[in-house]
Amino acid sequence: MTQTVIPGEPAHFTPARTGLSDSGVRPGLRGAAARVLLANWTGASTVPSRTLYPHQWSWDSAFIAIGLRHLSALRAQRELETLCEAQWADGRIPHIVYNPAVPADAYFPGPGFWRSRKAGARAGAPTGIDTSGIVQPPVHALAAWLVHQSDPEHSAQRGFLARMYPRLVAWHGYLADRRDVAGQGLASVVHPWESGMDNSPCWDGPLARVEPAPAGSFRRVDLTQGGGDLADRPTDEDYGRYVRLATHYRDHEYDDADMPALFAVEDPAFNALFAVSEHALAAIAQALGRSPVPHLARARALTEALVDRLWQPAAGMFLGRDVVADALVEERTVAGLVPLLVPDLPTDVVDALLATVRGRHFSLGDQTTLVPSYDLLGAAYDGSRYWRGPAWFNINWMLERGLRQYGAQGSADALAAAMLTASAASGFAEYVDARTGAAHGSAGFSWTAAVTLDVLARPGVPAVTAAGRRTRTSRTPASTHVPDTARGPETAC
Ligand code: 2M8
Repeated sequence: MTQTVIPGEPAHFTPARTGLSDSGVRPGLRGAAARVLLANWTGASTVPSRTLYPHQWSWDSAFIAIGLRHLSALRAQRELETLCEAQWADGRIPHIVYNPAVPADAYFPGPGFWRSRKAGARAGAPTGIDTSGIVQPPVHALAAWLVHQSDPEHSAQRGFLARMYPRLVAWHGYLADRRDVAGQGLASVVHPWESGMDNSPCWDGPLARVEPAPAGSFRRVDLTQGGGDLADRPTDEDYGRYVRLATHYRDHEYDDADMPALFAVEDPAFNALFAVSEHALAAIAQALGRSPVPHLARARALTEALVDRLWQPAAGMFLGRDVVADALVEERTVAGLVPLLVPDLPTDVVDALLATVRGRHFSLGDQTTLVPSYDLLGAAYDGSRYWRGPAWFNINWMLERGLRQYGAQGSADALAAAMLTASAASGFAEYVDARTGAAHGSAGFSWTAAVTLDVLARPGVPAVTAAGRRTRTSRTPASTHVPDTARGPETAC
């Protein structure tokens, strides 16, 4: 089943192009990371992990493409194209695209649970591919732009951006039109899995209202296939709630307009990525000779709504908003720091975020070398449990860029170095203890290898100035400005 060569690839897959030879700084690390991505490639896309996650996951693929571009521009493009082939007619990009060659019981919930072809018919699910019915954070436009930039000539020859652009516009349109549950300018996640941070303590409150599906009504596979410590995975009770919410959505035919919300949360990381990707879409539009103005206008509106609705000065960070209860969720999770990736934040917000990353709750550079997923002082903190404390590499990749964007070069450099050390020492683990670097979850995890390749490809990346920092009273007007987040560092690649 596994196939590692695709037509036309060899010209874009040479050590000279990719720098696969050992780095003097981190001997062997590039090659080892590349081997993980080669091993997890299935012929048209990459699995997050051969053991625990044997299909294609949406935001994993975006991060994977960002790493793959350093190995093969074509393969990176294919990764995103394959994902977009599973896009629904209503614009949603599903969080899982199932590989029909993988046995149905290899992952739960499988295609038989979501029944996308039938239950998703009214929402426009594809008829020839099985997918889930929920989504994941919108990193895709950012990934497409970065992939394009790694080899613009090859991208233009293949018409990559021209083919991706309408897909990405439809995806963002879905989020803006169908997922603004509160009607206040931010997208809501309607299932914890949509945030990508499944078991975050942020969901405990909103999930408490959800009656778990009976334990005997489903069979978990993550407890037998993973290779990690079972105690690190979500509890059966939480899994029952995940199943209940997904069943509820499916039974309403994935119709966002016609579904009483049992769970709806405005997540700061999800919306920050939406804003950043909208900036990337502006850059893509411009590269295609189109107007970036509508994208910049949406990016600005999202940034303003993010600050107006989710910024919590007393916490020094963004918090999620439980839309059903109309209240902020009083938990400090790393999702509230991810907006550092957004350009043009007010100066007071940036200053507070930088202080919080290094302060006692996340302690970067003091107690931790990677930013933990949750407040070190929080009641629910657990250094090894899924999204309840340990550090994830994709999240730290975003924070490293955010720190750099706002002039915190020292912290960004130290974080980049720590990511390389931890990914190498952990065998490209799914996640690690933020204090000790101890490996958790699956080994040979794709996005860990991918962001490692990306960090390796830009050592000593030039500082991105803090020019984007603004006061609340002077936000940027719509213009053709392309944010440094999407543009600056990539010239080094
Ligand atoms: C984890 O999520 C899946 C459900 O989507 C799971 O727990 O089974 C999360 O870490 C998520 O962010 C990630 O995309 C997925 C695959 O790596 O695994």
